[in-house]
Amino acid sequence: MKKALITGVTGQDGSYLAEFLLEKGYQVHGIKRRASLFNTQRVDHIYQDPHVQNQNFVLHYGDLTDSSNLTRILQEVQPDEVYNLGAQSHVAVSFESPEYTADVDAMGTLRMLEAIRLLRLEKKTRFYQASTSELYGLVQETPQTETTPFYPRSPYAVAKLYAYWITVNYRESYGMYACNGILFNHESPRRGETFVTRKITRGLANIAQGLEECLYMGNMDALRDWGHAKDYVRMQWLMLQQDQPEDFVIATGKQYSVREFITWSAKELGIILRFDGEGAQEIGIVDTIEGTDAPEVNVGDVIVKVDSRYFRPAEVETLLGDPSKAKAQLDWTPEITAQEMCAEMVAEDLVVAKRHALLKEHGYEIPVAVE
Ligand code: NDP
Ligand code: GDR
Repeated sequence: MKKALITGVTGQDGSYLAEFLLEKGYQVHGIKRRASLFNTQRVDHIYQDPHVQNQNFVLHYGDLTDSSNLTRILQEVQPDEVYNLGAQSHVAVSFESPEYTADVDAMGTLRMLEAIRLLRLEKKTRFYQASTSELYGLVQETPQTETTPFYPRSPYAVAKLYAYWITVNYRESYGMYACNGILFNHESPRRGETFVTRKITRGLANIAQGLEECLYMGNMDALRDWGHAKDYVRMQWLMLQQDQPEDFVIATGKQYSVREFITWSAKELGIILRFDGEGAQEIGIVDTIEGTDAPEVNVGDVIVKVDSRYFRPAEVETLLGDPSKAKAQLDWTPEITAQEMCAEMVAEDLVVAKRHALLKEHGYEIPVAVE
């Protein structure tokens, strides 16, 4: 039985990857940070009682800022494959906590690689690094490929630049099977609530059900190449199954604006939106209502506004990936379109919003967290 170790197992990708590897017959080990709450919502459905013998999904307490625990876990598990997905992954937050972001995202990657080397696992253990399209930042060429020059635009991206190169360096210096997946944005119903797609689908579902009044947005002109996390974790595994370690761009090759994503999400709820005004004055107004999913919304309501707090000190305006290498060498193509993914996210957020609305109607209001 193959063993995989996943850092960031409680995150969006970690949870899908754990499911995927379990289905392939792996024993999956995950590193989980200590928190004051369980914080295992995304993996609760595959969680196994630690008192049961022969578990194939095992959680270990650990942190990417702590070499000694990483070394201990690696020694104990002796994994065939390591997926380094753990990170402070929010670009805007990295401007607020730049040093912590560097410690986890840059130094954390070095700590993992160095622990593998010191334990003499470099010939046994294959290493996947969660690299990112944010490396391209101020883009030097469109679409972006494996050879497009990097120009990071945030403390997050600069930390991930270090992680990218230290992964290449350990591959070249020590003959490790180590590779970078340069993944463009990927989303799902498990996406963190403060990333833009989930903020939109959840916010609009709440507005439709009368739990929130308005969605406050930053730069709605930003263009992204959005795929589905399920398609992307399949690719992470494929990258570790090749004869030679190489780096790959993973993207859909299609690009949409944040405003378009808002329009699609609203339409899924039967709300046809009209945008008016410019810059900080731009608003989204309800133009037409179809169906019964938005009982608390009226024609003429302003349900989208711009709030400058969501603008970043330096923005990545446009990203568009060219996944040709992944298609040619790994026979990988994304199966879920951005529109299909948006519909799935809205549908799941609407179920939750309806449940909350029902509780509220019966006097059991649960506060809805909003960023
Ligand atoms: P999430 O933010 O959903 O998950 C991040 C995971 O990292 C969580 O499990 C989190 O734990 C964990 N983590 C954070 N800090 C530490 C730490 N100090 N020690 C150990 N674990 C830590 O991210 P995604 O699943 O979306 O992304 C996975 C990886 O891929 C990240 O490295 C991200 O930067 C990268 N990436 C993501 C893309 C995307 O579009 N989703 C695109 C390109 C790259 P906790 O649950 O406790 O917070
Ligand atoms: P990103 O994702 O920064 O690309 O990083 P995010 O969803 O946060 O932002 C995408 C774009 O939307 C704009 N935007 C807003 N973003 C947020 N979060 N909230 C808002 O209100 C808002 N309004 C507009 C942003 O300015 C940006 O241009 C994600 C993360 O998963 C990284 O870890 C990963 O490396 C990259 O994708 C690829």
